[in-house]
Amino acid sequence: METVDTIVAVGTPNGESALALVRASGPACESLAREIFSRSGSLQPRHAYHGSYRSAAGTVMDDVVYCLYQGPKSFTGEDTLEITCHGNPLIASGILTDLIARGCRQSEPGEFSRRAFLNGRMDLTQAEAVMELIQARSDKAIQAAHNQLRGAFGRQLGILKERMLANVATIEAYIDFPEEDLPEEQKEAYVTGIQELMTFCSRLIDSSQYAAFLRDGVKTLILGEPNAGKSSLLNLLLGFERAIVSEQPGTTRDFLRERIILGPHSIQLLDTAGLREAESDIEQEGIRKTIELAEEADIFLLVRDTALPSPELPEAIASKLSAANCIVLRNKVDLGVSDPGPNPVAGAKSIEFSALTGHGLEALRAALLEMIDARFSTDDDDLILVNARHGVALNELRDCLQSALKKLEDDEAMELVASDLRGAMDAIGSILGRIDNEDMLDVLFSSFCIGK
Ligand SMILES: Nc1nc2c(ncn2[C@@H]2O[C@H](COP(=O)(O)OP(=O)(O)OP(=O)(O)O)[C@@H](O)[C@H]2O)c(=O)[nH]1
Ligand SMILES: [Mg+2]
Repeated sequence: METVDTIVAVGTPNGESALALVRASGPACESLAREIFSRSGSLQPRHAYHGSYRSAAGTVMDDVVYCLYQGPKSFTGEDTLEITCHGNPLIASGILTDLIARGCRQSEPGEFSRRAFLNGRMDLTQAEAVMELIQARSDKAIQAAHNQLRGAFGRQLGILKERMLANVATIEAYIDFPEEDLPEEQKEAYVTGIQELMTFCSRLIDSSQYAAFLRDGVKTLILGEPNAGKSSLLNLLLGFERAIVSEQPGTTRDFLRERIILGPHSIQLLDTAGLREAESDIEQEGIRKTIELAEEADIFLLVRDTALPSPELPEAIASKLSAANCIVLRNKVDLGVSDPGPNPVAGAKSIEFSALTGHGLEALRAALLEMIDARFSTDDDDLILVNARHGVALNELRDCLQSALKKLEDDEAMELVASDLRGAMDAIGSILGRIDNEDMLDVLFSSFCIGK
């Protein structure tokens, strides 16, 4: 049998804190606990013990709480020892060094999760969710990562796989009796079945857009003429002076990117160069950049100076704006101009605003929340985080299904159809982790932090 070493890592950030956690996983955990804490009697799993940590050299390093988890009922599926010490980084690293001196090995990034995966404690989408959960930056993203950790994505793929298996099984029956022609109604049933699978698959692919929004925040572009008050708006939303504000038009040239939290959402705010006939090359470049950013933006805040006529927007931008994605802010109402003029974006919500006094801020927040909920609403239980790796496999899956469908319609041999469907099953398997490619696992888990 292959010998497994016992890995160890500090699981909390390096710095002063109330407590720090050192954890070990592997076959030596129980004997380590007995040695370190001189425990010869019973050592009950999942029980918190208080004890003095005595190093191999015999010095007491700290008073700690320790807990032994017995495999397979642990995160990694192996015996695991967790030691909670005082949150001085010297104590935590001292304990780590002592455990290494006793024969443990410092873990690689993601090695605990990798063992959990290899020991069948979770599929790959769940292992990835552990990392998503640690890195989540909004309540929605946390919720999605939790769903995935509880196996939501695996369950969806499971349904897909079961339906596929049913199709493959009956198709294989026809391969065994090739002289029998496929009855027309049976062929139709296959076509409908595969089309359904494709719809299911497309839905998963589409949700990657939602996943990007959960991960990166809703991309919200602040647009408008020079001097309209775009940077003032950014500062107001952030609550601090991030951008330079001046009465000189053309102040902002390079765009600025900041993040805010709004309700359960994370929002990426982008302040841009004012849109006009550029007076210099640098300004022209800034405007070009704004047009480029508009390509990827989810939501637009169009800031207008109410005292000025409605702006002429470049066609590349005007064509992107609609009532569903744009909020118009009639800024500088504190100056007393009341005529709003025509709405530059037909049907878009238009709010009386003052970036100077904060008038309209609550109305803007409410409108933004409503817009995000409308654009990205999905049943919370269905939230999953489709990442680039899943995207590749899902596209492969869709291609296989597409090809199977075409062969059915062209009355090609059923072996060929079955082979496409098997390809589709492999694609699903690769998402969940039936992977015989060690390199791929190396790449995946190396993006994790040490101790996870
Ligand atoms: N009275 C009043 N002045 C404002 C308001 N918002 C912005 N300003 C002023 O308008 C001027 C331009 O503001 P900025 O926020 O720099 O405008 P901008 O749209 O970022 O301008 P550029 O970066 O040059 O495109 C500054 O003098 C601000 O103080 C407002 O609501 N009321
Ligand atoms: Mg500006």
